[in-house]
Amino acid sequence: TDLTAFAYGLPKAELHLHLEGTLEPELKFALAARNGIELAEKTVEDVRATYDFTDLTSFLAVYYPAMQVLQTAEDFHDLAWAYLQRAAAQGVVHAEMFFDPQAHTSRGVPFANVITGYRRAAVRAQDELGISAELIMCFLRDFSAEYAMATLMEALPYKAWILGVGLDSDERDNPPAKFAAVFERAKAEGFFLTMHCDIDQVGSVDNIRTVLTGIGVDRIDHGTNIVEDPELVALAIEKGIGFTCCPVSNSFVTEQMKADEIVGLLRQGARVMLNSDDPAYFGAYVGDNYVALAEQAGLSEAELVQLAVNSFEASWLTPARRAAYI
Ligand code: ES4
Ligand code: ZN
Repeated sequence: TDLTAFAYGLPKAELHLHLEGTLEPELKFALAARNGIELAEKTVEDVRATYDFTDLTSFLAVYYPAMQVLQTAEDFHDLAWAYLQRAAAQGVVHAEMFFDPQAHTSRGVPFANVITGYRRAAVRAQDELGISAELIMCFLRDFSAEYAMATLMEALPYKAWILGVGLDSDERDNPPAKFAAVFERAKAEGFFLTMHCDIDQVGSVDNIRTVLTGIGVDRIDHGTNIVEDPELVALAIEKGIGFTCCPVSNSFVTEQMKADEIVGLLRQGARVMLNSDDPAYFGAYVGDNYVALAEQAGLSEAELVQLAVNSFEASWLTPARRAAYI
C-alpha cells in the first residue's frame, strides 16, 4: 500500500534492536545443522507455534534457549548480516544494534566469537549496503552486577567496536540502581549509556527517574511510562533524551502497542522514535512498526517523518555524520 511504501522508504535509524532477537527459524535450522545440534522442533511452523507470548517472561523463555545454535564467529556474522539486509530493505541507513554477550559466555561461548562475528557483519554492511552499523553491549539484568562488571572488563580490548552499553532482560527485582557502579565505569571509559525501562513494570517511573537524574543515561529504551510524571517528561525533553519505542513488541509483552503514550510524547516534542526490538519473534521489522503505529493512531506523513528525524537526532552518530541524514 501507499502507507507501507512511504514508511519503508523513509530513511531511518534503528536504535532498539536485539541481534539475538533477529534469529529467524530458517537460519536457526541452518545453524543447528552446521553445528550438529538436534532441535526439538522439526519445522519452521513448529518453531513459530512456540511464539505464544503473553508477557516478557514467556518471551524470554523462548528467546534464550534458541541461542544454543549460535556458537562460532561465523554464526554471529550470519545472524547480523541477515538482519542488516532486511533492515536495509525497510529504509534503515544506520543501526545501533544491541547484543547480549552474557547469553553466550554463560553457556561457554567465548566473548571473542560473539564480538568478532558481529563486527564483521557491521563492517560488511557499510561496504556492501552503504549503511552504518554499530554495536551496543547489553548486560543481562537478571545476572549479578559482578558478572556485568567482569563483562565490561572483557569488552575493553574491543572498545573501538562498541559504541555504548545497555541493560536488558527481566527488570523485575533488577532495577537500574543494581548496576549503577557498572554504568559509572562504562561512562568513564567513554561509552554512551542506555537502559531498558520497560512498560510492563509497576513502579517503572521510579526507575526512569533514577536513570535520568542519577545514573545519567543518554537514551531510555521503551520508557513510555514516563507519561505518569509530567515534570519528568519536561526534564527529558529539556535534556533531549531519546525514547526508543517498540510498538509491535509492546503489543506482545502487554495487551497493547501503547500508541497513546508514544504519540502523546511525540506531539509534546519528546524525542521518540520507532524500532523493532526482536523482529524475528514479533513478526515486524522497523518499517512494519511505522506502519502498525500509523494505522493504529492515524499518524500523518509529517509525523512519520518526525519519527524518522528523531531516530537520527537520538542516535549516537557524530554531529557531522548525523547532519548528512537530517
Ligand atoms: C527483550 Cl522485549 C525485551 N525485554 C527485555 N529484554 C530483552 N532482550 C531481548 N528482548
Ligand atoms: Zn529491547
